[in-house]
Amino acid sequence: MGMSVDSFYAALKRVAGETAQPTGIALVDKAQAAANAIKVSQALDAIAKMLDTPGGAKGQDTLSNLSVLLTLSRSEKQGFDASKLGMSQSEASDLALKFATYDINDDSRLDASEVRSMAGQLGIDLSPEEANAALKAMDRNSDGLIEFSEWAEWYAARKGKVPA
Ligand SMILES: [Ca+2]
Ligand SMILES: [Ca+2]
Repeated sequence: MGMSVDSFYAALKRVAGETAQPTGIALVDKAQAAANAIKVSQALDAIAKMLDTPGGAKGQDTLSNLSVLLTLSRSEKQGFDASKLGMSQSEASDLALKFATYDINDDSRLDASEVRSMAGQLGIDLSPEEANAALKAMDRNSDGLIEFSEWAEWYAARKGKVPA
């Protein structure tokens, strides 16, 4: 899909180059924006699908269990409540394990580079700008970082369990 979007864009660019009209350039800008939007939405779909799949990306070793406990207890102190999102405790733990897996620098937040690397591991290569756009979709308080509770809320909203 990424390939076909890119080649579609390349084809449009050639056409616009031949006409050299302002409308042609506007068409390319539009196509570029559409390509970005498609990739961002593909990445969000891939992330949601990964969250739908039970079992962590990492093994259930002691260290990752510890990350899960830390992530959950930090979030609960900030008011996170799995039951309010229609999630069981084990679903929340699975989500926390995945969060910890992609939180590369262990600061309990996902930044745009971590979102980019997560999407990449799920087979969607995003530009830094696209990763930022994907992050914005999940960053509910707009501080540029995804906290675990925001990730869980985004996921629950996608599943229709809480209002978006
Ligand atoms: Ca992080
Ligand atoms: Ca945030």
